Amino acid sequence: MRCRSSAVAGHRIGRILRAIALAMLAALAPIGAGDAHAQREPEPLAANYRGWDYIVEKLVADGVDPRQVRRVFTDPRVEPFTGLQFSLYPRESSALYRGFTQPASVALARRCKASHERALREAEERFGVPATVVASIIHVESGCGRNTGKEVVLFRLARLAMANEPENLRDNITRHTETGYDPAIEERTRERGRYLENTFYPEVLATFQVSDRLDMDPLALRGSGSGAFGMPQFLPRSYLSYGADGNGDGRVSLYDADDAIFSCANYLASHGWRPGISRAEKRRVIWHYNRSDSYIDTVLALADRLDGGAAPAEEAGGKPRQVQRQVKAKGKANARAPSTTSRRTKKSAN
Ligand SMILES: [Ca+2]
Repeated sequence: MRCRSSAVAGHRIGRILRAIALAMLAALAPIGAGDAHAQREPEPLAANYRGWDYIVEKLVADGVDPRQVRRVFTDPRVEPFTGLQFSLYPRESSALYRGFTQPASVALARRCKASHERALREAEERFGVPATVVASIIHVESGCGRNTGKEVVLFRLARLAMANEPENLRDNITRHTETGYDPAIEERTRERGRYLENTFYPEVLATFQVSDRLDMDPLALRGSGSGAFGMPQFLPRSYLSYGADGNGDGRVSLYDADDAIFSCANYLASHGWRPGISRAEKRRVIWHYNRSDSYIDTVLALADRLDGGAAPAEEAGGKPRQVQRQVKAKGKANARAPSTTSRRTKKSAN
């Protein structure tokens, strides 16, 4: 009982803190004005955020500069929040990666490895991760940097982080119990909502940190539908934890091949890749990168192909359009993130 009342009290304190944070936001509303009119008639804050109030309050309570939060969530690049429908038992189609081990794709992966040979070799020396594995991942993730995604990362992550917003959660419970109420389904829906929020809200916070570190507009960061960006398709927390400067310019850009390769190798080494590890251990390491068996199979099979000599069909093949389609197909899967478990914690900082 005492636990419950302290939880309730904690919840109340949380609400009060959020209310104070919102009041601070309201006070900041007429920025740059000193404007008596604006002070008499403060802007209706709730209406301004176009459905994002829940995350706005959380971010301000967690110490993100209220002016920046306000600017971001009133920017037209962030569409109004109109709800997020999520699945209860998401699955990733194993067909998603099938094309990546076809000859045309192997030929492109080989080309990727050849174009970045020096950086891959240096990363291998420094982190102990084979060039073939890093090249395979970068090829599968972004077509060696050709397709890094055009979505506004902050918007996509914030959308996923809204899963557990009370009204959104209620809508999902209604939707999942449409054909008959079942308390187990309601509980599962709540669990998924919490999971999505706990996974993606920290990524939203990290996006602000990434933009501070790079001295850029947080909305300028572009990537996939699930908020992964750059050649190795990292989520923001992974960038903060595992980003490595491959070209020595003092900055980490995942759009720069040297930095992307070093960061990818650093990620794998930090999750336990060592020279000479067993196949099973390799699988466990790559699982952290993307929790999908078909993804792991694909990366390892591709790396094996890059290790050996070229099959004649590969070099003759090289049908870039076909491979573009494969890479695009993966992009679409990213966009479906809310229903896909394996992408949930993709490259998460754990
Ligand atoms: Ca750099």
